[in-house]
Amino acid sequence: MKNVVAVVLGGGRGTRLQPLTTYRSKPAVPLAAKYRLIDIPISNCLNADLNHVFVLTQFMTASLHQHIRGTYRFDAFGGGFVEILAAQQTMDADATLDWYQGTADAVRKNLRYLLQPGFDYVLILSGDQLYRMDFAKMLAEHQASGADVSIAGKPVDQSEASALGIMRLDDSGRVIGFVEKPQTQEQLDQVRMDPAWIDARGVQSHGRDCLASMGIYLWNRQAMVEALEQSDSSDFGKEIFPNAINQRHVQVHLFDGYWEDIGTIRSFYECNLAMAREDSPFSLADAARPIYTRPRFLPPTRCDGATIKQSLIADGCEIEPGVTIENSVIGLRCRIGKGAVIKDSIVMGADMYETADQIAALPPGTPPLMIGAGAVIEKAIVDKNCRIAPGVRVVNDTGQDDYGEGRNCVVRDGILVVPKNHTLPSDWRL
Ligand code: ADQ
Ligand code: ADP
Repeated sequence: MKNVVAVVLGGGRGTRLQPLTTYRSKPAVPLAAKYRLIDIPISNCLNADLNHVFVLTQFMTASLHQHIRGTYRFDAFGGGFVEILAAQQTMDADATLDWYQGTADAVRKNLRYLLQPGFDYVLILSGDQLYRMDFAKMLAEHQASGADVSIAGKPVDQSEASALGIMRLDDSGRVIGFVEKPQTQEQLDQVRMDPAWIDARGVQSHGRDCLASMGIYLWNRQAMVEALEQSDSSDFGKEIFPNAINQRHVQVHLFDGYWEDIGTIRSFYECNLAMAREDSPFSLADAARPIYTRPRFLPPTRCDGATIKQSLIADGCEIEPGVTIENSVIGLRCRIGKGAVIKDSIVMGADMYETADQIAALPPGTPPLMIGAGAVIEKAIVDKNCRIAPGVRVVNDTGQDDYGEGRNCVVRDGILVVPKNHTLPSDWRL
């Protein structure tokens, strides 16, 4: 993998993960209690001995910078690196004009880094997906096929097809049709496959007749440079691939494992909670292919008489007597007061511990940095460093799916989200 460079697309202007991305860039969003989104694609790279990685993101946040710098260090002999290429250093509204306009635009604007000597292949990855894939296998298949570019593809139902790029293949696995997010039956009919064809290639279709692009592309570098220079298209899925199939050899790399896009509040929420289940489709405990993250020197979590079911609990938490935690993900340094109830929720924890002196010096009415005693949190995401006063009900009782800002929280897809650094005082109501 020495001559492969990976590019992780770390998010567009998109608001799909707001408000988790208001104060941090998407790759830095915490995942599964102790990781960040960026750890997934980088771990897949490192597990395949691919250690040249660029992360393209719209703006640099302190948390992303610290995380990458503190986690992915390489010795001088291997030549490895994980480097962030940010379109902008700040979230300043005036600066957004210079943001990457789309996935192809983001790569085009950073071509000079990819043109360094020694790289023959460019592997383009999405920054918001949960999966384990062996990129060494993908490279071997790519080389054997003689393709200009290989796209990872997995079978999906027609019902999922409208959110994905759908490919039609010939018998050799060459892509001969590509429709980005087909919205009509007619468009879908142009690219549908025979499930028997998929089964015959060792991937169980279970009747699924669409082959979706997973947004994972392995390019011969020269072919990619030509494709980007010959057009001013901003997106791979919308423009570059539909055009490329007529001019270049585009091949599929079939994939059969667990893969989820976690780019929306709903999918992010569901994937996190799924990882807490015993029958989780994605194992965090695979010794052969670990998910790496920042090593921290935190004390073990201390629990005293809590009832905890089907949950992930990170290091450094303090869980007081009578607490109930069910089907939830509890992040680093989380303090949970007596009798609090947390169900079907993600509580991301805190970046620091508050000392007794700091708590004593808080302005009157400001609760400490914790989930207060007797608070109830249900079907919610509580971002980092939030102060939830004792007894507050963080529950979407309104039944509304989307609810505006202004109450120190928002509701997205029916899920109540308390943004980072927010306080819910004792008289808070949704
Ligand atoms: P989408 O995920 O909808 O579809 P896109 O919005 O282009 O496509 O995002 C791809 C990845 O790039 C995401 O990780 C996103 O965060 C990131 N990204 C988007 N715009 C960016 C920008 N301007 N700068 C940096 N990063 C950016 C794509 C393909 C489909 C395929 C699905 C699979 O287009 O064909 O089926 O991925 O999820
Ligand atoms: P995480 O990876 O979840 O953010 P870290 O161990 O990386 O956890 O720490 C988070 C960040 O918070 C660190 O960069 C640390 O410097 C910062 N931090 C630590 N203590 C404080 C504090 N008292 N106030 C603000 N930030 C702090």
